[in-house]
Amino acid sequence: MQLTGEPIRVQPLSQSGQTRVPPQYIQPIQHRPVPNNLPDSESTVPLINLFNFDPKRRNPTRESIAAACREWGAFHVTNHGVSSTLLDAVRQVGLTFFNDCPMPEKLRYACVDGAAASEGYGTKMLVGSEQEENDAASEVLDWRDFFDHKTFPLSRRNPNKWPEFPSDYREVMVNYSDEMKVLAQKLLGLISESLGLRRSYIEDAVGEIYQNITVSYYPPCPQPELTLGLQSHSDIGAITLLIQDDVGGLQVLNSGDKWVTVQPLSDAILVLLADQTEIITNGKYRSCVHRAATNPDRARLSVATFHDPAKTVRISPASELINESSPAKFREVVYGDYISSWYSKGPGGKRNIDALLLEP
Ligand SMILES: O=C(O)CCC(=O)C(=O)O
Repeated sequence: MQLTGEPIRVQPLSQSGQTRVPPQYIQPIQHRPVPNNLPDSESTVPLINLFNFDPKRRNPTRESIAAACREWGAFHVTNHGVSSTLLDAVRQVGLTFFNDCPMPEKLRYACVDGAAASEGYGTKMLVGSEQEENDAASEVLDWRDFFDHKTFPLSRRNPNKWPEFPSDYREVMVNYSDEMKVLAQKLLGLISESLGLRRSYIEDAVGEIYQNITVSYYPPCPQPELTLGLQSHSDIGAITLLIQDDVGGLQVLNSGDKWVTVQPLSDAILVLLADQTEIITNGKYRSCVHRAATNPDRARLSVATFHDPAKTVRISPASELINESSPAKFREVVYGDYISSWYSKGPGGKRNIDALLLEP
């Protein structure tokens, strides 16, 4: 990917006290966020109690998961087996890095310019004008800095590339990565079963899990009505597990194409279905389009843990879910090609998965 210029991190920009955002951060009118309306419980993503995977409760749990995956492609889970101490610890080390680590030290971990999905401390960069099929939103910068970690398979995991400040950062991130992978595998099992597939179906289709963790930091923004912390997208892999702090700003697109704010719940984990799961389930379950709004008062932090196939894996709809009344909706895709398309076209809602749709 061709990049133009040295990236400016958003945090120092926010701290400079400017009252207007630079023009590169202004979204086209149709992408600007609606005011941060907190939802009532009826209109937000479902909350599912996993009862610590109690086998006696599997049937009702599967039914709740099926409904949430059909209608939202997203749901909160509680009693998921990950301690609130660990959830708080990962939020705390992330926040301490962004708030208290001096900039020269942060820049020791800067993402490599020009490398797609490189590990480290970064911010969105504008892509070169040779990029095709870009839309106006992809040309706008996000009001966000981030730190990306490659965590699974273990051959990709090198904690020496992660912050040394605070001193427990690396240890906390390793523990968090391990626990999120276990939870993702359990959830993929329940999601498979909720469609009548064998428990290992989606995990077998995905193959060895490639896990990445992104800590996102959204500094206060003087003009939140004009900006997005992160533009609208669905995640490209299989399943994302997301936690946020108490500030709020994550919005999901509901089945009526309305943006709905996801209530921050400190002990719950948000499950977001990603595009490969939509393909494997032949569209019976949807991947969730989401974005992050900003606010003028408080910095916001989220931690997203992505679980994806290897680039060589071929993804296609489960044959068990295809029949005369439900023909295949998507053509097969090599996951590496899907990633390339995402990086060349930009996220833009669901346009990457839509490009795989077969004619009815
Ligand atoms: O900050 C959030 O809540 C959303 C993060 C996200 O969607 C991402 O990292 O892909």
